[in-house]
Amino acid sequence: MTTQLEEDFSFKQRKNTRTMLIKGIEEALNNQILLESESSQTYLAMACWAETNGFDGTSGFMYAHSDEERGHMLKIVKYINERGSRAIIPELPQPKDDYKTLLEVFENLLEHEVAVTNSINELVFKTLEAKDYTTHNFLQWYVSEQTEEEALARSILDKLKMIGNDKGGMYLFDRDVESIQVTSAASLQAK
Ligand code: OFO
Repeated sequence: MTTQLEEDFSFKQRKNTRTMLIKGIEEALNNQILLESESSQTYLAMACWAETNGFDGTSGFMYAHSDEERGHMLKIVKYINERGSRAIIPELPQPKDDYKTLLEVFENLLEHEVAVTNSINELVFKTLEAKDYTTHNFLQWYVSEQTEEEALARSILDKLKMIGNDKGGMYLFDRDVESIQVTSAASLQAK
């Protein structure tokens, strides 16, 4: 049976072996949790707009994209907790939920992704300044992911611009956009 003193000592030992994140990095990662959560909510609101405006394919795409962003958020939550700090789950503002056209929806999506990319790049820069190479390494996944997401959003926008007001083209676009591969949150966790 262990004495109180032994328990206190082993608690202190465990505490000392926890590698805490540097304060500024922890804050920046928590800020990224907020941004990824906002992305998830924004795409969920876009899914609702599309579903109630007759764009079923687009709504399927947006529901999947919303799940994907939740996966991005969870990955950072787990990373912070595993590094001996505790992730902060933020309060979220209500996302924009009204759009005039499908083009506006995807323009907003691209704008949002560019903002996320800038934030990730800023975060990567901070880890180098702080010589936190573990977090720097962790963030490389996000750097590649953002490149893919921006490219996808740009190619979808190009297609929509080409279609213009052609109703037949719009019908085919909506039918096909759902099949565009968006990694789901579940398969993301398996990575
Ligand atoms: Fe597409 O924003 Fe996440 O990383």
